[in-house]
Amino acid sequence: MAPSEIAPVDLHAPGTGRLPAFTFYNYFRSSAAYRVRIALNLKGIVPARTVDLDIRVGEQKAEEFSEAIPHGLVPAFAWEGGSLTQSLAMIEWLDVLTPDRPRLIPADPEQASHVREIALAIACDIHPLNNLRVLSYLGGELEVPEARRLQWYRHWIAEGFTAVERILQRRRGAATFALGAQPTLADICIVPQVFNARRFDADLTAFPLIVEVAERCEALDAFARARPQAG
Ligand SMILES: N[C@@H](CCC(=O)N[C@@H](CS)C(=O)NCC(=O)O)C(=O)O
Repeated sequence: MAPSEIAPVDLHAPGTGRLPAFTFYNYFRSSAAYRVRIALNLKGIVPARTVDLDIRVGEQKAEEFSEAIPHGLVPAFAWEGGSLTQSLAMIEWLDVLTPDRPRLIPADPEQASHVREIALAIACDIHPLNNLRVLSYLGGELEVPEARRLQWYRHWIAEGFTAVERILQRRRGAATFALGAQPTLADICIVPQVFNARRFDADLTAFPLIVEVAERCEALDAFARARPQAG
């Protein structure tokens, strides 16, 4: 069979796998963990155990977690005989293993690629630039004053959201959520990034579609329960 004739594999097909009892390594204010909490709520999945780690004091880097969290970042999953890091991979794992629950990545390949396009625009092009360790490095080793660090933060929010807003303008149509009638991985990535942008007083007036999507999602219980509480 020529490569172009290879039949597509539906990773979401029933019987693909079964979700093991797993531990969720979480930090309430981590936006990557916030994504995973939303996904768990949308799927109606409760981890067997949740371990809350305080990344402000580096708890996630403790030796006892090095197998489940080799890269020293939250979130992570671990189960008997396995573990997984990277919020997007973790959400896809949940989605693949529970095809009978609401799908977070559409089965249709074109829709799935559009969902991933938005998710990756946030998870790869915005979030890593404004992560705690990046801000700490700027403020510590590079001695960048707080006002300039805030400028850095808001700059990358504006750059990244400009791209996401354009994608939404092009693709959203009459969708209720980012790209359809149900929340997907795209919405799951938008909401925590908007939460962070507001926390750092970033100006969101140029991004009405992003704000509309975020507010629509935030009205849902699954998103509201995942939201970081003060602390
Ligand atoms: N690409 C990773 C990012 C994980 C990440 O950056 N986690 C942050 C919290 S949002 C963290 O653990 N930071 C600890 C630190 O910066 O020291 C994912 O999506 O899971």
